[in-house]
Amino acid sequence: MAIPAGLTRTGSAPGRVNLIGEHTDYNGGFALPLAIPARTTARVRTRDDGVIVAASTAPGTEPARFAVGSSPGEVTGWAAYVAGVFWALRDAGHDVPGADVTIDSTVPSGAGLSSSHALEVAVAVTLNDLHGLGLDRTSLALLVQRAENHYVGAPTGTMDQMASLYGQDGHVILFDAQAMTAQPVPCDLPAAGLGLVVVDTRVHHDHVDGGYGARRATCEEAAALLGVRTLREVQGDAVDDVLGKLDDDVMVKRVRHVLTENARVLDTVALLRAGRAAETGPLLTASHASMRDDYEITVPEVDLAVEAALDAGALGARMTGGGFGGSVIALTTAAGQDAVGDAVRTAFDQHGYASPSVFTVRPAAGAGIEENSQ
Ligand code: GAF
Repeated sequence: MAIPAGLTRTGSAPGRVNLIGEHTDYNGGFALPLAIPARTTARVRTRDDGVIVAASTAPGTEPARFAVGSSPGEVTGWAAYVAGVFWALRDAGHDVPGADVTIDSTVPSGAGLSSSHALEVAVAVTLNDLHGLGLDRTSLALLVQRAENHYVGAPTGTMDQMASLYGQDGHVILFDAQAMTAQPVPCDLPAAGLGLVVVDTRVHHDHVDGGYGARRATCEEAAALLGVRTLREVQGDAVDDVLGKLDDDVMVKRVRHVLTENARVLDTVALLRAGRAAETGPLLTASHASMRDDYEITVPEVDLAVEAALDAGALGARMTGGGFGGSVIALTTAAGQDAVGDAVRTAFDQHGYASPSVFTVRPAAGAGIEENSQ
């Protein structure tokens, strides 16, 4: 049945910070992200001419006009995130019509806070609701991953989408990428007298090219050499025994990061569940060292932000997200948040780096439809 023009719906989805568990998702492992208060809103209004007009309120973006049946490669730039979601839905057999799509976002882009997934998830939840597609949250996460992998061309996993879709106020989300489950774990930072500071280093990253895909390929190669489907399948084995079966030094380092990072996620969850959030700091800092030394995905600005935060009294600090730039998080006492921000700004100034953007976050709600948006 033809869908009339002019049906409208507005949905929104948050960015995320990953508390711990980096580059584990595509290895079938564990991650512990939280949805953050910054969100992306998608307003969708159906059209009956088979066209999508995507517009964004972000400065410097131009509206894009393309066919609803566009194929990967036809739409590039920011609008590819919109086009990719329509493509993935239609590819899965959902005959969604064209639309005017207006995007408005407070998630900083290129900061490692998952702005692209927030945009895609916002469009996906809105279309799901508007057209009554009945897709559950996990199906939407997988659909958005397809858009990202096949339309946008970034070989990312599913952690960001799951965080954006399953986020809950006052909770971090224990994501098990093998089981594709998302379990809320209480994490009321203010009640624990803690704060979570984000430092956007302003070193922008891009997972379409370069290091991200190379890390993923090395892990897949290691899994094949070990005779398992993903590294998760050797998670219970002694790390040294697993590493002893690999010859290549770089591969050994990559696998060591993944296996030890999964263990750090589970240790963090155990501390949170025991009401000992302040004691998770050393695990966060160890995660950073592992990303710096074994996974080799940090950059000098990110390492400096971690060092400065720790010197200023942070309980723990680490890069968050895919790496090669982006943001650092620092777990602090509530009273210590300002000192950490000041110290990082001063250190950046002394090194001649561009001034970072510093703000605090707390676990916030996941994606949803705005009330009265019809
Ligand atoms: C990026 C990816 F999109 C995620 O899937 C994940 O791999 C992350 O990097 C690293 O943990 O955000």
